[in-house]
Order: sequence, then C-alpha cells, then structure tokens
Amino acid sequence: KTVAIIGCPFSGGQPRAGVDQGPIHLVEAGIIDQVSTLGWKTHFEGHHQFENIHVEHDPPQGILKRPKLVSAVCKSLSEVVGKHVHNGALPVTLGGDHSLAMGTISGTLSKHPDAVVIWVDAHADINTIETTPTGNIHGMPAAFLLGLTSAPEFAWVKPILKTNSLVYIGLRDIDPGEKKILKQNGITAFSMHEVDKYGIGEVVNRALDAVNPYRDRPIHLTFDVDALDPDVAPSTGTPVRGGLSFREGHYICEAIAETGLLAALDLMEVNPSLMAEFDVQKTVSVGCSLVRSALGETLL
Ligand code: DIR
Ligand code: MN
Ligand code: MN
Ligand code: MN
Repeated sequence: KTVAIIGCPFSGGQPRAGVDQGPIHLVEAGIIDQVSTLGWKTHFEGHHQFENIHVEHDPPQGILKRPKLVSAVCKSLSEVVGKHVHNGALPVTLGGDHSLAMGTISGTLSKHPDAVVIWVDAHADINTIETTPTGNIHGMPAAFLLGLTSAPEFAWVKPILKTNSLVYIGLRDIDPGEKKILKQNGITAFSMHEVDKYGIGEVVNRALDAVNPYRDRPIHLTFDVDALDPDVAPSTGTPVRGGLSFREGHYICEAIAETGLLAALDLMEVNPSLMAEFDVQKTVSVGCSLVRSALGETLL
C-alpha cells in the first residue's frame, strides 16, 4: 500500500510566520524514509508551492483574515488529497496551519462520504464568522466543514461532515462561542479532563464508539501538534499548558493504526521558527514519530 506525503508550507490561516516551514523540517528530518522503513511505498512530489495560486489583493472580509488565499490553497489541497485517495493511496498531509484541514477533509470525504474525523487538538477549531475572536481561519475549519458557517469565498467547501462523524480528543482552550456550538450540536469531545479521568485508552475507545461503533467507517485523523503538552511539542503557534503526554499522543495514533481504518492523516501546526533549536528538534522529532505510529509502528 502507498502513502502519499503532501508537504503544505502554508501559514495564511494564522498570524505567526514560520509554520510554513514545518513540512520542510519534517521531510529534512527523514520522515519519508521512516515511513518507507515501515513497509509502505512512499510517494512524495515535493512540497506544494501552490504555484498556480496568485492572490493579488486579499483584504479582510469582515473579520476573516486572508480569505482568498486560504480558500484557494485549501481548494487546491482538497483536489490533491482527493486524487490520492481515489488512487487508493493514504495521504499524509504535513502542515502548515490547521486551516488546511478544510482541504484535507474535503478531499477524503470526496471518496469516502462515510468517513469519520478524529480531531486531536488543544482547540476545537470550530469558530464561526460570528464567534471567532481573532478572524484567524485556522480556528474555523470544522465550522466550515460542518456547514455551521459559510462565506462566499468558501462556497466550494461542501457541508459534508456530519456532527455525529466528528470527535475531539485533547481539548483545553475553547472559546465561549465554541463551547455553545459543541453543546448545541451534540458533538462528542474528550477534553484533557476526560483524559485525566478515564485514561487515554478508555478515551480512545469511547471516541471510536461514539463515531464508529461498528469499526467499519474509514478514519481521517487530523492531529494538531499543539494537542501535546508544550513540554513535549514546544514549537507551535498557540501552545496551551496541560496537554497530552508523549505517550498519550502516540497511543492515540497507535490505537487508530490498530483499527486498520486509517484513510488519511494530517500533522499540523509544527512551527520551527518558534523556540530554541533544541525545542524545534524535539517538536519535529515527535511529529515524525506520531506519523510513524499512525502508520503502524509498534513498540514490540
Ligand atoms: C482561537 C485559537 N480559538 C481562534 N485557535 C487555534 O483563533 O479561533 N487553533 N489556535 O489552533
Ligand atoms: Mn502526488
Ligand atoms: Mn488546530
Ligand atoms: Mn490547536
């Protein structure tokens, strides 16, 4: 089976420079060889430069920042991911900021409309145009995918994700508007409180039971590296204390690998321009090992 590695050097969904260098560092650290060593055929065409995307004038639309650029990049990414999934490959998208999930998840669902999304993050990324406190689109992709918000620029994002097909793990920094959205839509979420209370093994079981009780639906795992504790993954744009331990993060990936249902994987928000070299290396290396775990690396 083939893994298609899609490097997405993109930072337009949030204000901090450097997250566009995340995929470049992950590839330089050897992620492609590491995936090959696990027995996958790997396909890598170089980092997407989105050469065909020229956005001349991209002023805020209301509160939304860089709407044209984010939309164009995500649309292009959705086509790339969709193509790989249709060809039977497993796309692994290396971000880049998490607005890219609009593209990756749209691409996966274009082939597997029944796929479920496991969203591992400190944040819910489910702000609407009405609730976003920042206008940064990386805090909004889930709302677009669920059809809870829309904008002319994002008309191509079909509201294809159902609220009962999305589950969160690792949450701990949710805006007031997002809390309401999660409650009103009955979206299953396991915050760090539940991880502490039940342990990560039980949380992953419950997350799968919630969206995939018969373990028969394909899984799109979208992993924001800021779900990990800042001690484990310091080089990221919006670190939040009290996150997943190194093992908890890997356990999630291992348990999803064990289901045999992984259809697509995102690793997002690695920002090598934040923190000192030692911290950058730590973050890049944990990013590589999360990907390996999700692709079947085992401890024994
Ligand atoms: C915040 C931060 N909820 C926002 N979101 C982040 O801007 O909507 N998402 N950092 O990853
Ligand atoms: Mn390709
Ligand atoms: Mn995120
Ligand atoms: Mn986050």
